[in-house]
Amino acid sequence: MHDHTVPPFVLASPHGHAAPQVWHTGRFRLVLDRVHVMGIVNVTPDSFSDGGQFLDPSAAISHAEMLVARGADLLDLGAESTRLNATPVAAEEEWQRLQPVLVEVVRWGVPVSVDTHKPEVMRAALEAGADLINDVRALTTPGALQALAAHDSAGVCLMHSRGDPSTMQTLAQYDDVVEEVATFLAERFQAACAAGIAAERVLLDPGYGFAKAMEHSVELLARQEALIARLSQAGVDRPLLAGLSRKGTVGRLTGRPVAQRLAGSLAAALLAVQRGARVLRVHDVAETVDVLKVWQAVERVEARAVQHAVEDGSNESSGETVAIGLGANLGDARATLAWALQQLAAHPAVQLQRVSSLYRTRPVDAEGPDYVNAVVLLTTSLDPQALLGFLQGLELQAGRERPYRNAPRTLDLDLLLYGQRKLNTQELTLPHPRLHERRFVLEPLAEVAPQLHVPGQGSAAALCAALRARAEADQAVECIEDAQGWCGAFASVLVPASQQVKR
Ligand code: HH2
Repeated sequence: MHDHTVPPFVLASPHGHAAPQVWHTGRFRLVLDRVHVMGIVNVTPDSFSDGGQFLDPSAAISHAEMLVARGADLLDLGAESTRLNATPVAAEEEWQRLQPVLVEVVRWGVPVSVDTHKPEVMRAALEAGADLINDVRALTTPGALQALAAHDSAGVCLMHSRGDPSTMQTLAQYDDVVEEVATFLAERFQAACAAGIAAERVLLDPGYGFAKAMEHSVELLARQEALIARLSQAGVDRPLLAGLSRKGTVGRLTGRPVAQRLAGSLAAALLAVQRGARVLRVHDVAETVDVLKVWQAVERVEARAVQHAVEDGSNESSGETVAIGLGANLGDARATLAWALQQLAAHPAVQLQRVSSLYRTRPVDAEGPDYVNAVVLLTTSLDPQALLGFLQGLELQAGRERPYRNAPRTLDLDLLLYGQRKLNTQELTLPHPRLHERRFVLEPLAEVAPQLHVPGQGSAAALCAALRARAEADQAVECIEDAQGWCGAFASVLVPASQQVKR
């Protein structure tokens, strides 16, 4: 029996990567199947939230000790504030502040990061045993790339920003903040790789609050999965760090001064991990760890249930989730789609798992009546070729003719995904080659399986979000009927009320 209360696909990771991402950073190889917490230690007189509290080395060391005791997985030492209009600090002074704290904390067996953009400080810190450099200027300072490349294992966090603390807020102008941040991070990642820094050493960071108005940071957070998808499309599959702790964005949204931003920061941290962040840079470690424990417990139940659903199905089927796109724009499209669904359900080697709502969409690259589209998830013991043959047979039975390319059709059944398989034969390409650019497919797919991983591209939800953001008018998509409505009798089996999408 299938447990239909859970999606029947293997949850790869919360943001859809097939395998947990691994980050090589100095002495450590961190497996980011669990969100890691980076505790902030500001050895500065002027940091925006805790400036002056830990300038004295022994105070900084005690603070770092407390952060580790409270569950920090990494420590991030900074000795120059990056806040708006912060006074620049000379490299010697920055190093004098860092050195006594660094030499102590590197002995604790916890990965230690140094937050700096200066190559002199990077070199000294790496020499003294720091495991990674956290650079809010993404190694753009002359000599910084080389300082990192000269070391054979140190990690690096490349963050998006513009200008420096005195200019960054005047540079907060974007046409599309997600697109521009993704382009910048992809370029800096490529520059790092070209300089000889192995991809596995790199972590990326959208740079919340840096050269960004509150609206930009909120949009980036809302669309963080789209950012990950854009990076993935550019061939950049590296984990994301998010730093929202006590930031101005949280202050503006809550109307709270720095000392009262804990609740807002925790909400922001949770939103960031739900949207794919794998490392959180925070001041309040204990509280963030608690938030993650709750989130992780829920994630685990979901992943376990998903695994059971797959195992239950494995006697009769490959256990791989197959996604099929249904479309029609001739005749009674709704009735034809319901008929096709019935035929699929009646096939002895097919187990339907989930059916989407019905969507009305404009034909892409063609004239003609609007389409009606939906997506169905199933498992089957048919191999992809045999399943394709069956789908084509249904199209023929429904009176499908192919007088010319993109002609209106009584029934179109597209094999979109077959588990994580990649295929490129004359008859069949998997995943479907135009999946990522079709909103009429991605909207229903993201509805029924937001976390379903499209090989090489990211989660359905992330792809959908990315496309939504740039979809043209002819990609307008309207949900017209929920699954309960259009697939009638099947709906009670396939789409339990708890799973139905509320609109
Ligand atoms: N934010 C700050 C500093 N460094 N590094 C990364 N990678 N990401 C961030 O979001 C980030 C960062 C600002 O916070 P804080 O260190 O508390 O303040 P200050 O720079 O004033 O010391």
